[in-house]
Amino acid sequence: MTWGAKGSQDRARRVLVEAIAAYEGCEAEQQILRAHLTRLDEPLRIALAGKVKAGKSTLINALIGEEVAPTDAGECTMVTTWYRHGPAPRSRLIRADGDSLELPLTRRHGRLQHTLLGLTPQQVARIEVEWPSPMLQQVTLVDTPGIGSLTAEASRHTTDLLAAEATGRPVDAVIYLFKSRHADDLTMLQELRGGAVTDAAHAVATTIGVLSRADEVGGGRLDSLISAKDIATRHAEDPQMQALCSDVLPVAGLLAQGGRTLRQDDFDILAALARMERVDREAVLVSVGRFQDADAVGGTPQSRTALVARLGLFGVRLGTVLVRQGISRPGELADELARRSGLGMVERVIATQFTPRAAALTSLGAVSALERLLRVRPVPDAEALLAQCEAIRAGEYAPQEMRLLADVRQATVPGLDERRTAAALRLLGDQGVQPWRRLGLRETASADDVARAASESLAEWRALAADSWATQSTRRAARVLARACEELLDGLPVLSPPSGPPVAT
Ligand SMILES: Nc1nc2c(ncn2[C@@H]2O[C@H](COP(=O)(O)OP(=O)(O)OP(=O)(O)O)[C@@H](O)[C@H]2O)c(=O)[nH]1
Ligand SMILES: [Mg+2]
Repeated sequence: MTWGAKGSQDRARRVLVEAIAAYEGCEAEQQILRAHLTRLDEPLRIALAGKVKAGKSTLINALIGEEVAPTDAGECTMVTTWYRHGPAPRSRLIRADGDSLELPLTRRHGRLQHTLLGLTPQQVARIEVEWPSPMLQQVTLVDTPGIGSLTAEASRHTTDLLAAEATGRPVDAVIYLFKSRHADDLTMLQELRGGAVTDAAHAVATTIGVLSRADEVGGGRLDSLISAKDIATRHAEDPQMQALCSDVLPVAGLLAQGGRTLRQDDFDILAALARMERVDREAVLVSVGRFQDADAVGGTPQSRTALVARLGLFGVRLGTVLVRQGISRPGELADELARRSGLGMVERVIATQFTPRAAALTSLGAVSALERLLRVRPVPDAEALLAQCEAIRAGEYAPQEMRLLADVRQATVPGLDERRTAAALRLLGDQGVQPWRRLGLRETASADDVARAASESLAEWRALAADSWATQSTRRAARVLARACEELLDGLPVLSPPSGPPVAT
């Protein structure tokens, strides 16, 4: 179930069809518009972007739950790779000249191997991987070459994809990873998102910052993830960052990815470490080299090397602590590592903030692209088409809702007490998209109960929006929430009138 202004997708479809007719005879422009038209029915596209080695591919693997994205230094990390849902694994290479070639699917040590079939990254437009993963039913994930790659060409792939209209296939949202915030990350983010959509609020609402490789913050100490959370919160509160993305989340993708591929013999090494005397254990875990050489913990040097590559030294330390605390199975450990990695929060943002609003976001993306095209390549009907685009954008509150959801989560909206904060979060879909969930009712609530609760909620938010004692921010938030109630009411089935005595005819 999704929500968003009723019919904005239909209206986007209509304006695109009209525009295709207006560009009669201009094949390239029509092709771009047709691609946007098709895209209205496709899953949301989320790109993972950031500097070289920020941890993009590792996070994609953690989200998909399998090692499908290459994380080594190979040439495949220099091309854009799309991961979309398909009934069976399949991989295709799309050449820069438009031809597409089937790629062999081979795995090494459980990892999918990508190849460019002897082509250089410059000769490749993108790789498209189809994979039967539940996450990919919701969203298409786009892995981008690191910005600031060794070759300017690879960087340009990313900036083109995210900021320019050249491909006609832009993405709908961006997860931007940075290791620790540097001024140039801010500049890059600004450049990437600035050109992508016309409306700044839309750009911010569809961009999430990730403080990646969070386990490395604080030199891999056991409290690194806590320090990373504090740092991420400070970034999220920084006005410069707030102008670019709606939240900053700390994530240690390697922990989540590594945990999911842990085998029993890896677990046995952690269990052996857990049984050691503390001083001996600390001596072994002082460096990667020491751990690799530590025959006392069992396994072979190769298996220890593989384990530390899979989890990082921090992950090995944390895994050992968790085993000491009573975790006794690899699956249990994987779940706990994933939970601590911060992956769940990224999944939650995707599930509650992005995917329910997919229809609204793809419509707005198409409208932004059309507006840009009309300005760059005007046609006689441009003014009328631009007015239609403007009307679609003005009637769509999804970006404001998404931003508000992030702000309420971060507790930065003044004037909302605990009850109203909980009600606002629910209404914006934090707990799920069904109307009864959004109104804090039970699943068994009748249609009448749902309609009544929605009307009461609407009255309350409207009153707050009109309260002259409330601050501007509170009233603005209340307006967005009232609007969410209106849309919710609008989407409810028409109720039958209460049954009463038969009317005499
Ligand atoms: N400690 C730690 N290392 C990580 C984490 N995420 C990724 N790495 C490591 O960082 C290196 C780069 O990770 P990738 O996921 O390939 O990063 P990327 O951003 O896709 O890199 P490029 O595509 O080459 O720009 C790999 O050696 C990963 O194992 C993490 O959360 N913690
Ligand atoms: Mg990569």
